[in-house]
Parts: sequence; structure tokens; C-alpha cells
Amino acid sequence: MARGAAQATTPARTGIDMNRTIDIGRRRLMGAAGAAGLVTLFGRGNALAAEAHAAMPPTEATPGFRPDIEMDLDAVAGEINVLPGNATRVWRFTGRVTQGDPHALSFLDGSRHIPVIRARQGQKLRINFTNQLPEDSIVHWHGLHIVQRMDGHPMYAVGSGRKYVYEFVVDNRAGTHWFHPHPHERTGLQVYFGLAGLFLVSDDEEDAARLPRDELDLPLVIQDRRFNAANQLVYLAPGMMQRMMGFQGDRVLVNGAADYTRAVKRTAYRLRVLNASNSTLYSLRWSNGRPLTLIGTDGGLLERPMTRASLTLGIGERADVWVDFADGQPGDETALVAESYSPSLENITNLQTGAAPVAGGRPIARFRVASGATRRSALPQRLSSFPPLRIEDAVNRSRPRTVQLSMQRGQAMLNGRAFGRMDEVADDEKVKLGTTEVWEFANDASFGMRMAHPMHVHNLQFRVLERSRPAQPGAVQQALGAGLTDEGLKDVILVMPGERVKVLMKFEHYTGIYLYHCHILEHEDLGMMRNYLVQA
Ligand SMILES: [Cu+2]
Repeated sequence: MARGAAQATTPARTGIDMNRTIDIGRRRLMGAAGAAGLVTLFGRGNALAAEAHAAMPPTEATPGFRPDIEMDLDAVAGEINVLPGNATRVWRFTGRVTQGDPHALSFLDGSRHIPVIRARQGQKLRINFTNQLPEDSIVHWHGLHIVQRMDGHPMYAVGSGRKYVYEFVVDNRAGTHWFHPHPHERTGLQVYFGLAGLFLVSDDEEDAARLPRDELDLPLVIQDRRFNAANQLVYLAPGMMQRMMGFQGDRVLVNGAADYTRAVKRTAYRLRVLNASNSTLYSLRWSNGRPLTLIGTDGGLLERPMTRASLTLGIGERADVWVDFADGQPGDETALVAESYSPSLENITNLQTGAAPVAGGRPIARFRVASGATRRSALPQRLSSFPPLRIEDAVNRSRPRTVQLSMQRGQAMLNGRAFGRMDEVADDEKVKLGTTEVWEFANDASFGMRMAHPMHVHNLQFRVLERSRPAQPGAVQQALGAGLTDEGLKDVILVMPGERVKVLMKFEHYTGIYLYHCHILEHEDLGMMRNYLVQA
């Protein structure tokens, strides 16, 4: 089986020690969380596992929890064909639906390794995750509002050969979410080697918007990678530099394909774009110069469509784009062009990172109009309405909770602190259930390294209140700034050097420990991540 091969080759390729274990910390912390009773694990009454089980990973289905959909999801070693010649050894998800709609789990065509989970708001899911990697892992459902124990916090990482049974209700409104491993210090590596998937939620409001669906609803997962001469993935070089700078690939894959091309009908499509790269920021535009029509962001549909000449996507961010090929003639080709940027923007030369030059656009996805009848469809002008998040409700309107982002002396930190014990929460990281707060991510960057940091908060969707721009942004920062999407509901926000971004968030339904962190995966693994605690 290819698992042995990946074990043997991955360490040599990556230059990092695959055998290092985080078992000790995990066991201690899981014990501590259970014994101390620090958190109320299930603030919301439902049929999930009882708090008493908190010290152990849930390895069995909970009697009485009747899922609408049940599936197996395994993280395994395998091979895929990306480039001509040798197959590429990867880690990937495999799985199958064992109960309910068989379409609830599929794989993006062309990739065969990027899974897509589809669920409706209100459905109950049981996902039997089996870790068949040679190291600890756990799956985080990025974007979902979910009980602590189902959120995939690194404290719940399970060892090789172990199971974790996820049971949860899909609370979110319709949206384009995703999932990936989240074991501490190994997230970057596990995602890079192929473990990431989409989690698409639908609901009645989305149905009512009558957007393109089924074969006209196309996910586009963007990931950059670097291959050696034998077509094997290359990850971090030894030493700290690439970790600090963030790892950059020299090829941009879409849905796992190095040359993504798709025949499209003469009608409108919905493209769900996800930046699932480790560290690379993208500026996207259409090759024909038309503006991009944005209909959704991280947390689902916007209230109404908007346009952008270009679209900036930080790591972990999603954008739903509406595009109409009805005017195209058979054979016409339109490409989505991406400019890739290191999060260090223009401040540090690429020579220092060993990465290829990143600016300058290249087509990453080509859409070729097929023959056939034209089918006109109107872009809905009214898409959705949001749950109310009002500044008047904030308990700290005049005193935002400030999170300083910093990179210095080989450390990536939030408010001067790196991720510590699995359940460590400082006094200023505790919030009250049911309250609304203003948080301010401050990338003052007057010392240390100046970088853009995409900040992600688990368990909720926030609204962007305010972004303060620096007095003299550089050219790259200006260009990327023009394509930012601060609209709608968000769970990742790109904070550029010298900027402060204020967001409004409500801590609802669930008490417990959740993460907030930089979504540059190398930064997250370096500890640019902290817990916050929602208290009753
Ligand atoms: Cu960062």
C-alpha cells in the first residue's frame, strides 16, 4: 500500500521530522479538559454525546442520535496523477455515504481526491473519521457553527489508526465552507499533502434565489504546490525562513489539476472559489477584462450582487461568483487569471524565500464555451438577508478587544503570545455566551516582519465594521486592497500591514473553547493561534 511509501519519502522531501509526535500534550490536555470541567461542552440541548465522555475521543455512535446523513471519511496515503509522468504521492480523504442521500459526499471531477460534502441546514450528520495517516490528525469544519467537541480543535487529535465520530446538526445558513486537518504544528503539512475538502450547505433562502445549480454550480479550489523532478510534492525547506514567510508553490492547481479546463454551456454559472493554499494570496480577474460579479463570501450569499474589477482572496476565504457564458460563441475561451502573492507583499524580496516570482497574472482555470442552445438567466438582484448583527448590541462598542499580530524573533504571535497548552485561555480571551463584541485585529507591524495575516475565528461568522488603511500602502498592497471583500458574513479577514480591522461577532448557542488564528498555515503551526472561551 502507498502508505509505506509516503512514510518513507515524505520526510526526505519535506526536510521535517514526520515522526515527531504531539501525543503527550494531547493526552494531558484531554485529561485536563475532562477533569477540570472547565467548559460546558454542550451549551445547547441536543442528542449528542454527554459531557461525561469529554475526556475520550468519541469512537462510537451515540445511541439516540439519528443522523439524516452518515458517512465514513478516512485520511489515507495514496497517489494521484497531477503532472504527466509519475503519479504524485499524497495524503487524501476517501469516504462513502452509508446512510441518507448518496450525493452527500462526492469528489471534484478531475481531482478524485478533493471531497465535497453537501448538506442542508438543519440536517443531522454523523461522520466517522478514521485517521489512517502515520501521525495524529483531526478534522476541522471551517466556517461551521458547531459544538466545541465537533470543531476539530487540535486537543482532539487522534493517533494513527484511531477513529473520531463527529455528530452534529448543520446550523449554518447556506454557504461555501470547507474542511481540513487541524492537528497542532502539522496542519500546514497535512493540508499541503492533499487533505482538504468542501462543505457546501444549502437552505430554503438559497433555493428561492434561483441561482445556477447542479452542473452549473462549480467549485474551484485553488492551491499552489511545488513538485520535484519526480513529480513529488516539495514542502518546507529546513530552517525557519519559509515558515516565517509562508510556503509558496510555483504551480497553481485548481481542483487538483495543473491545467484546469472546462467546457461550459451557453448559460450562467455559479463558481464557488476557495483559496485552500497554505500561504498564498490571490488577486483574481477575468481574462476578457469584464468585472467579477460577486454573490457570496465566506458565510454565504450577499444581500445583493456586487462587482469588482479584481477579487482578492486570502487563505481560507471563499467567494461565490456569478458568470454568464450566454453571449459566448462555441469555442470561445474565458480564463480566470490569478496573480499570486506572498503574504509578505512587496516588503521582502522573493529571493529570500526561494519562491518563484509571484506577481504577474496567469490563467488558472479556462472555460470553453460548448455548442448548444443559449439559455438566458437573470442575475437575481435580491439574494438573501442576514441574521442581525448590530453594533448597538456590542458590549464593548467603545473598547474593542484588540488582537495585535506580530512576527518577531522567529515567533508568530497574537497579543505577544503563541499557542500554549491546548486548553490555555487568558483572562482577556474569555467572552460571555449570548453577547456581541467588537474585536479589532491590529497589524501595526511597526516592528518585526511586515506581512498580511488572514485572521480566522472558529465557530462563527462575523461582520466587518471598519478597516483602517495605512497612510502610504505600497503598490501591491493597494492593488490587493482594491479587491478585498469585507461584505457579507465572514470567518476569515485579511489584515494588511499597517491596517486595523474591526469585526462584530456574536457568541451564540455554544459554550466552550474555540480557536482564533492566522490562516497562513505555517504561521498557525508556529503558534500564531490562541483559544478563546465562551462562558455561560
Ligand atoms: Cu500570519
